[in-house]
Amino acid sequence: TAVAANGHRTAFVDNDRKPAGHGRMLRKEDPRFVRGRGRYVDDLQLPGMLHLAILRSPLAHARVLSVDTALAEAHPKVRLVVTGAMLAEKGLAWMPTLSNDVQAVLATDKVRFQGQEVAFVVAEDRYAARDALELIDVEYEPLDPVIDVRTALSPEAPVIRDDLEGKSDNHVFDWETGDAAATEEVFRRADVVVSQDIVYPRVHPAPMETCGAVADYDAVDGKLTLWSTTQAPHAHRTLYAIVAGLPEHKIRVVSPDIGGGFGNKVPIYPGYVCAIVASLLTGKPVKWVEDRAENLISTGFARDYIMRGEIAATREGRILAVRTNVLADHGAFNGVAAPTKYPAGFFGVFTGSYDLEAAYCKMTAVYTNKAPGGVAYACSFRITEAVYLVERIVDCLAAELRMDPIELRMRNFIRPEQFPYRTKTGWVYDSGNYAPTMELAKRLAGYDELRAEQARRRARGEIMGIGVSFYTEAVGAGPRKDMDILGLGMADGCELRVHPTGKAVVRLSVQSQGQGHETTFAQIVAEELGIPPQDIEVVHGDTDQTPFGLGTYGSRSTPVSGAAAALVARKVRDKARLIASGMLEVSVADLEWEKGTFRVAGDPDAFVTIQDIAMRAHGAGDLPEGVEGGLEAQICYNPENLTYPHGAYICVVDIDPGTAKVTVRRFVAVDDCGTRINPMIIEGQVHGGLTDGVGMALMEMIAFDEDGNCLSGSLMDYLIPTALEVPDWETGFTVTPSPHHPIGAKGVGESATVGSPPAIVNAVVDALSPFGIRHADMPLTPSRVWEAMRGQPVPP
Ligand code: MCN
Ligand code: CUN
Repeated sequence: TAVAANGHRTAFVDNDRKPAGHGRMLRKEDPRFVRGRGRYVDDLQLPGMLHLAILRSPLAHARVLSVDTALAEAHPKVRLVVTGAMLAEKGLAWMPTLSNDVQAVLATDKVRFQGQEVAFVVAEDRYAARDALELIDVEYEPLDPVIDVRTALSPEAPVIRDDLEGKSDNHVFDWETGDAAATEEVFRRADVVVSQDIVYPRVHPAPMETCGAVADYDAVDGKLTLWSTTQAPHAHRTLYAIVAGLPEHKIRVVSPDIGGGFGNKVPIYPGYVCAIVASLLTGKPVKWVEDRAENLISTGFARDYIMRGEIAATREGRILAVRTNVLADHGAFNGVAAPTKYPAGFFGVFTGSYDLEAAYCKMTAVYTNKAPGGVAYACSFRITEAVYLVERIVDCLAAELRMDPIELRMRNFIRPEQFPYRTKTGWVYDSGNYAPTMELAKRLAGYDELRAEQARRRARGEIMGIGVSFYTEAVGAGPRKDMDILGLGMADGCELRVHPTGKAVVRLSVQSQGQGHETTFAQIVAEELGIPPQDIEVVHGDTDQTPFGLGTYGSRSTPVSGAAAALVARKVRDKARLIASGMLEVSVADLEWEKGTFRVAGDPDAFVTIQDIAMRAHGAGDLPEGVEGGLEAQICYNPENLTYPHGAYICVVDIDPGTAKVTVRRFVAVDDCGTRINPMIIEGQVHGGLTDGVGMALMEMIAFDEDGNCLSGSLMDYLIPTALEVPDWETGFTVTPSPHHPIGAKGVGESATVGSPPAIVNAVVDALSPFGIRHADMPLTPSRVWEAMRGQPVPP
């Protein structure tokens, strides 16, 4: 392994030479992916399979007067056409969302966003199904759409959710956290108060694979199998059982290879339910796979928060309090996938990485005629919005105080001796050591030299900016007493079985969408048991094959299931120790464990390997009194707290004075996710998240016109970054283990998406500061930057 100048190990250890445990290791799943042998939902071909296509509303808000399906039904290849009215007869027109709202499976009374599901066709092939959609005649009576969240609560605004009894406005919920009075008091006595309106626009995860399902109902044994693009197979199964009234053990949800989830595959979509209904009605397997436009206009969006941020400080730069008022656009149905007690997700961590005297947030969520969603796109349950708010407003304060943004942050960090640290909004940060992380980023970036370079360039009329951000995330939901989704507690099971020859299989309740669980979970078990990761098969994504658990989102797999995997392996090791004591004829106390081997203390020749023990556990020889045969264990892990990763980012941008185009020239990211299982995978996660950040900061937005037409229904209009738009990432790391996680690991899968947008925006604003700019909203496209500069020549 080579160690680079930045302290980074750059080479990976060859799989064969790394017998067990944590460390760089090529991904076990990649041989099948690089050979094109991944198996995704759309790869499934079942005998007699039919194809489903969905008719979607062209209007954002309209009454559905009639749906005429006669011509579609007459199409020679069509087997079934279903409307909302038909579903209503079976009590299936509406389904619960993950936030205790309801959502239309197919519209009955009204359509409430452009792209909403109105009817579906099942045909012999997918082309016929699509063609037949054109034959359905829907008569709509257009209604005024509610598009601007700022006027959605005005008394004149049409009521979107008139399906809800007694609903007379577009209000979803009010939520507050922190102490309003204490915060007001601190603001009153502060030397400096800065406020800023900040918009985090609606964006979309846009995974490479769109959503889809194959439903197969076997009428003989009454069993429904649903292959679907889900990040949470067990939670989905329970919901289907409740909605469809099918017994849970007669439902099997399989989530095969997934081509990216990013939170887009957490909700239950009408398409999944339609596929199930279609299979029940036709008795055939039915496939539904959406296209890119359907994915972009109708599935779980992200963000859409309009925030007013306020920060109070002393003249010397001691931050005293943060306050915010948020207007949250939830679209037509509240489909946010957040724990029940947390309607705004974990936005409550908006106090960031700073030791404050007071904080307060008030939020109002409203319905609009837009697609539902809200918790998606590597958001860590809305921490993206929280970190963006606090890191932008801290920069506004730095500008006001004419203080260096790193210096201001360093003065206000929660100090290492304050952990575990309870924030003013009640979150208990488990561990952290922020200053060294910031220092490392500063050193890797060559920060002081960058500032000198900026001064030289400014003198030449060039526009260069340096942006800083620092984030703390809260990932790994539960514990179950505080967190649930639809009443299901957020804990995760794990089962481990060691076969006679010492090969093992570990079964997880979480599900990878590209994060490399088949590798890292094998590594976790390998580290504990000394069995090489190649000999450990990871089984996931199949409710018939895995223990119950809440699934992968909010970067909870490593904090929750990773802990479960380590603990289940320790349980197996405890049993192995008993068997070893019998084999070596010594007491348990005389045994020493050294990765994969029990040795008799003081006798180097007396040892047995875990493989020997596995054979004995299943073999004909005697086992110690009271020890059952076999070598396996299971566990359900209920985390004690969330884990709180942190990181420091520095971004350098250049802006073309002629075109206002922003180029990210350099980006330094130092992340701390506690104990690192596979540094190569972590870097991959960080690179991906940083790329997301460039997308959101500079390019991505789901936009609507005043009629509610979605203007971002294709990748021509919804721009996502490619290798051309991003720099060579410069990464580093610090390690502050989580004190309550059995191996000290924290999550990392969303860190960079959370932390990078403010660094980039801060860099652009820093670049534009000579123009008198203090803030500009994402995405910072050339036109927006040009507008901010007002086409003015570069000031001297
Ligand atoms: N890891 C590690 N050491 C740590 C922490 C994590 O080696 N200390 C490894 C893990 O074992 C895992 C990966 O890094 O292989 C990510 O782990 P974790 O942070 O636990 O996140 P999850 O596995 O729960 O993944 C979910 C997270 C989320 S919520 C989104 S959104 C997102 C993300 O992962 N979606 C992704 N990264 C993604 N990456 C890909 N390729 N595809 C997605 O859909
Ligand atoms: Cu918020 S996106 Mo991830 O938690 O699946």
